[in-house]
Amino acid sequence: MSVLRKDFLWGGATAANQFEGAWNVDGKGPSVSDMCTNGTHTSPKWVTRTIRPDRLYPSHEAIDFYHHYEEDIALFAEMGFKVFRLSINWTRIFPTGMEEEPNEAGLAFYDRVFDCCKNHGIEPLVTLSHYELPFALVEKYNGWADRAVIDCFMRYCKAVFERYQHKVKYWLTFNEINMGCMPFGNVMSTGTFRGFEGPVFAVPDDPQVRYQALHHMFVASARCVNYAHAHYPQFQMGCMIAFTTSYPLTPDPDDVLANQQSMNLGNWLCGDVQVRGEYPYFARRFFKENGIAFPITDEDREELKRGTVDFYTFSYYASRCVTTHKDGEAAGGNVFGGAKNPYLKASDWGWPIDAKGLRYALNEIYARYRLPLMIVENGLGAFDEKGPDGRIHDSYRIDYLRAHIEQMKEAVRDGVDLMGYTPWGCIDLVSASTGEMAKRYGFIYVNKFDDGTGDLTRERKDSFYWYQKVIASNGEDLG
Ligand code: BGP
Repeated sequence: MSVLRKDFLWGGATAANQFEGAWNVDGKGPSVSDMCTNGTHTSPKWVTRTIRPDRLYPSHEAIDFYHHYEEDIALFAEMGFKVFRLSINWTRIFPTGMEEEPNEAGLAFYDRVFDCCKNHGIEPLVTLSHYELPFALVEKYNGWADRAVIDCFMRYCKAVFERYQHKVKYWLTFNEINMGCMPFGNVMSTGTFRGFEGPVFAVPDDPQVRYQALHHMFVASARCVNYAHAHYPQFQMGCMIAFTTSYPLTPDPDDVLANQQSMNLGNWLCGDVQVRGEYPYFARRFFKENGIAFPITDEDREELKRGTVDFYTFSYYASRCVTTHKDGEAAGGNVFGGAKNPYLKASDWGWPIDAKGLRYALNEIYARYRLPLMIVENGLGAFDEKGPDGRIHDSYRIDYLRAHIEQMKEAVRDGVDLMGYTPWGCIDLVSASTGEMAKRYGFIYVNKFDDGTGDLTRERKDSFYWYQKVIASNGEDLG
């Protein structure tokens, strides 16, 4: 008897902008990600208003899943995937987000992809919006800051629901919607950077505008969930939160309170709106004290109340420590920041590795929401070097994943209802935070490099064979 349920959804996760390439093919328009250059751990990627010939834009070719999907899905099937998380590139369907009619060539592409999944017995799990806002909506509306974008989003949702109603059952509305709670979210998530060009971390931040945009995303998500429930009862609609476990650095009550506030604003605010259908009680004071005020109509409240999700999904990579003391050294976990935890090691990119923090997260989330949970991103971004035999021996990645799966099983023993696990970047792809290829997560190596070179050939890493055994044994054989 395995610890995990018999129908546990093992698989892997991707996002269109980070792996499809073919950015301007078959009628596709530019998304926000297509306007982002590459960067590194130390020099941030830029967002530009026009495509500059002197810059490299990693999403433009990425790993060219657009032309390799059959080979890639066959490799996922070889590992035994039950589910494959991918996103639809909004701008393949509506190139500027404002057209009245969808682009048939874009729709046809995802037909081919979903049919291919089906032929391999793989269930798609589709994110509707994963850092792929049409760039034209940024220029016209300052992204989600304008309510008009809700209608654009609904037109897109209706078109893809109608088209794929018999092919896709599991949907997520917005990837990591709580990015809107952080300044970094201005570019990738809320699209509130009209007129700006420069390093993505240097976008002028106006929390008032950002939270207003986030509110529009909440309403859009709820409206989309309501619409799906009314028209397609077979659909399962989920939210997706970037969950960061955080700990008080010391037992100083000030640190404990600061940590509670960080969990509330970072993780629970968005989850509460999407699962419980209303802003949590602590939002009022936070908004008031930070001069954030935006209209919430009666209709909004009603939509949020009705449009709650069927399951809760999240990404989990790292934990952080919170302190009010000045001497807490920074942890280096890019967007998450925080103080250094002396008990943890960190990845090559400085992200603290904390498998037990995943068990903690699963218990905290389940205690609060009592919905089925799914871990839709987790993994180790690392440099992969080929060994003398020309293969990738990524024992460090296996160690990371094994430790997290062990803790995931502990959480299930604790009583958490867990539906599935889709590690991030199951095939090497472009990093969201830095735009690098060198930050690899995959079970499958892709011959593509930061300078844009590489013949795009795919190769199985050691972790490929390891994960195959894990899936075949439903998580019992982690050897
Ligand atoms: C999440 C995103 C993904 C992904 C992942 C890893 O925030 O949903 O799109 O990229 O993080 O992050 P990175 O690519 O920066 O290593």
